[in-house]
Amino acid sequence: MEVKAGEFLEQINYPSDLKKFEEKDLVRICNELRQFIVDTVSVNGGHFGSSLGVVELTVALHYVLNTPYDQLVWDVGHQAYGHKILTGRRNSFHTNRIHHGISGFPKRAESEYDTFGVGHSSTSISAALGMAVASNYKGETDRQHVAVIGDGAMTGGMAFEALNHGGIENSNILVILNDNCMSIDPNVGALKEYLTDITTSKSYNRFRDDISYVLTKISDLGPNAHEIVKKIEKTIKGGLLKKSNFFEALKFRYFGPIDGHDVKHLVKVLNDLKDIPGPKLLHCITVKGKGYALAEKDQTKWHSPGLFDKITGEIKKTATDKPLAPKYQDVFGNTLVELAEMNQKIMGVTPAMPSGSSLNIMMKAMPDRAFDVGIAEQHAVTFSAGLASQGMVPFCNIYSTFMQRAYDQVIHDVAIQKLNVVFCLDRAGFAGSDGPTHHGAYDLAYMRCIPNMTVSAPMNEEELRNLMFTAQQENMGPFSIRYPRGNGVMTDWRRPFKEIEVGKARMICDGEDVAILSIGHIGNEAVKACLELNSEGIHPAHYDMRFVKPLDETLLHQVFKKFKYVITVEDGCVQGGMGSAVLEFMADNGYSCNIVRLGIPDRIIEHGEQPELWAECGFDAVGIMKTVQKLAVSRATKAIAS
Ligand SMILES: Cc1ncc(C[n+]2csc(CCOP(=O)(O)OP(=O)(O)O)c2C)c(N)n1
Repeated sequence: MEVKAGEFLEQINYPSDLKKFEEKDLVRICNELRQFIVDTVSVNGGHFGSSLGVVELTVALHYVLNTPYDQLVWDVGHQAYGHKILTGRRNSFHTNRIHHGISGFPKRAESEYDTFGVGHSSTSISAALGMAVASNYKGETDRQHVAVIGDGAMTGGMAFEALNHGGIENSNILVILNDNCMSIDPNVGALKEYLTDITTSKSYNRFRDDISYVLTKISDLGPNAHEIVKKIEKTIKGGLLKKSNFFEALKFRYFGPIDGHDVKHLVKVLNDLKDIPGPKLLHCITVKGKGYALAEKDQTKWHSPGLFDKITGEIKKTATDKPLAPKYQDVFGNTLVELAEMNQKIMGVTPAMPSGSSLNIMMKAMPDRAFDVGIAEQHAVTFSAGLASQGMVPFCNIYSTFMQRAYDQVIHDVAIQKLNVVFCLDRAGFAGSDGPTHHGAYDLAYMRCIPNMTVSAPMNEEELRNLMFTAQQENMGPFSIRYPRGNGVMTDWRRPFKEIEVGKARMICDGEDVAILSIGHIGNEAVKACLELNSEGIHPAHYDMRFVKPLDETLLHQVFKKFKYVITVEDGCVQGGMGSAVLEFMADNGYSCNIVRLGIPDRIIEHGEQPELWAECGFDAVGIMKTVQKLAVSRATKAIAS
């Protein structure tokens, strides 16, 4: 649904329009931009609190910088709605995150102002540094390169790696640390405490304004101005912060902390910093959800609240007449606590997704056994490996897409040592409106080629519980369990635990025409397809494979002996996934059969609702039905011909 912009905002299509306004108008423009975000997100959905928190920063940056010549990189990109609106996408903003609409994240193909595609965190400093070094090389020394990174994203290893490198490159890079003390959940770790120390240090902040004053007078200090200012700053900051400033130690000149909601002051500071060459870091203090009281108060809930009534703040729930099946993540969260009560060795690990994964249930119930380690997937995996090396059974819950970050750790630290780490890969398959950066497309393929790894996926909540129960037993080795975003299919899911034999599939229905082999939740689409087909007199058999590794070879021998047509269905990449595993089995065992592999094709699939994307790729119930119908018809045709 399209919404109307305020009088000033309506005149701004690009930053060049913004620059026509006087500085005194910027506060009003910020208010209108904030209102436009509230109006649109309340009716269309999307990320919320983070964009509200950087409204002033966004306006100031586009007011001061010469974008897109000056290059602005947003970390994660979930906070870039204001940026999108000011850079040519105000009129299409109502299509944000909708199938075939604009992306919810900066995306190079969408706009020249989106200098770098993002979605995963902690990449902005590396990317901006690469741009800055390229500019240097090309002689474009007047070009500014700015990375805006949150205090949450700053906990990611890549950010530290980039700071370490950036400090010794003599490049024009400004890192803006958007410090709101929040990740999606409250931020964690020692860095967070360090930043709070700086922000609350009274003595340091008294001198902060004096440093700013010196900076503005920089040109009055003659040819050695920069050196003199550097020395003054170093002495003051080093002395007052007792330990030396962390960023300064990495050779970034540190400025701030400043109020990230004072747009006029931001404009002044950014203008000053433009004249200072080399690596710099500006520490801005902001409030996540700024300007929308409920979002300021409950920042986790309003990170991405769904549709809501902007006046009352009531978050809209989908109306259903039937009781809703639970989310898979909640089945995981509750089941883990049940298992941990039975097995004292179980521990829980999440890299910054306590609410998203529902590990927060265990963190609350057993705080000494469940850990949020920050946005640090690699560390989460090796930390889990360390726990497992001491006899613990860690459940390391990482979204399928973010696990891509920790692939080496899965192999090097877990699989080679055959450690009992249970990987629970949430948001596996299409993630929906977050789009390609977030789709969990690859885990079946990337896990199945790792020796010692068990690769499984439940078709419903009860299977998830039983796989978790199975995985936590002695000497199971590395065990991965993937499940999708959203709700399962069973309301009565809290059933007694049953061990599942590793590598054992189950038959959903017997049949004669075609065999459908599915893995995971998408098998429920196959169930719907079979019901429809039965009413047409077509009776495919359907098997829930449960495991991609080890495969149920006994079952596959039966299938290849009985059926000439096999369809594999997975909400994962067809290249290297379950279908590929079945093809390999067929070739290795000398069978010949017509196989159709349904899954995510070898191209980037954009954003949309999960069912829209399943349909686009032909593996929703309708797609499966059509595939069976085609095979059944060709079978009938062949029969007539012979
Ligand atoms: C590698 C990776 N892990 C996890 C996430 C999920 N995630 C998205 S935003 C976010 C919190 C970011 O916090 P911060 O950088 O402080 O930004 P804020 O929302 O507070 O503005 C997390 C954990 C991600 N995008 N990328």
